[in-house]
Amino acid sequence: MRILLVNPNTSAAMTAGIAAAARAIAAPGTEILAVQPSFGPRSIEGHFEETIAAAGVAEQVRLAAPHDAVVIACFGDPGLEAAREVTSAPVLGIAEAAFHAASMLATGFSVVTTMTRTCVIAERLVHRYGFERSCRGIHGTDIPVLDLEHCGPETVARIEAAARAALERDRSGAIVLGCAGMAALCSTLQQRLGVPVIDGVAVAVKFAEGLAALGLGTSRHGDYAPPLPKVYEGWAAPLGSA
Ligand code: 2AL
Repeated sequence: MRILLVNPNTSAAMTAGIAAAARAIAAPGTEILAVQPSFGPRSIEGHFEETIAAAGVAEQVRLAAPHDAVVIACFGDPGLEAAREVTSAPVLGIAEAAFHAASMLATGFSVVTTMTRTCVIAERLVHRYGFERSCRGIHGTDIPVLDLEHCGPETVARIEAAARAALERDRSGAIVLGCAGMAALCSTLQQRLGVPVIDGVAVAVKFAEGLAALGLGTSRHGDYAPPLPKVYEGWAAPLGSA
């Protein structure tokens, strides 16, 4: 089985880190093909960057090599629905996957993320996916995404402290890590906190393997049907079909 793992930002170091986390959890027969857009921001920490990154995800899935499942590895799930129109494979966003997993492990969960300004993006996803009842709080740490590439003990301690405070304040039973760049910290934090800590990259890979193994893919019916044949102009020309 081949999983196309799309890092929506253009940090090659982060793509490599996410790929390593995915390979560590993937089944022996699963190949992880890690890609990133050919354009766009190095990290995604706001609406503008997310919009550009969504086009980058659409590009990568539209032009992808054959695959059995797709994982979009950024907590804003940029381009998730666009990707579902251009592949018949299952497509999982790490936020959507993490919310589902967390809601099966605790009655309430808290999200601990990077920059406070990204909290509203996660909040909107909670509403879009219908997790208002189980998501009890979303907390920024003001750690820039790219700082997670060289994550020292101080950064881990800040995330741990934010998670402890969130568990207390929100009366939550689980923590969702709100950035793909936190994947490598998941087991350390789970050990220290003593509650389920959910990394969306890992759960999305396992859900993707499960759905693909069941022969389940994205619906081709209705709004997830392939885009209509159309000429695209400018830099997007290779993404169209006449
Ligand atoms: C992210 C993420 O997962 N990748 C990225 O560039 N930004 N999410 C976040 N909340 O900061």
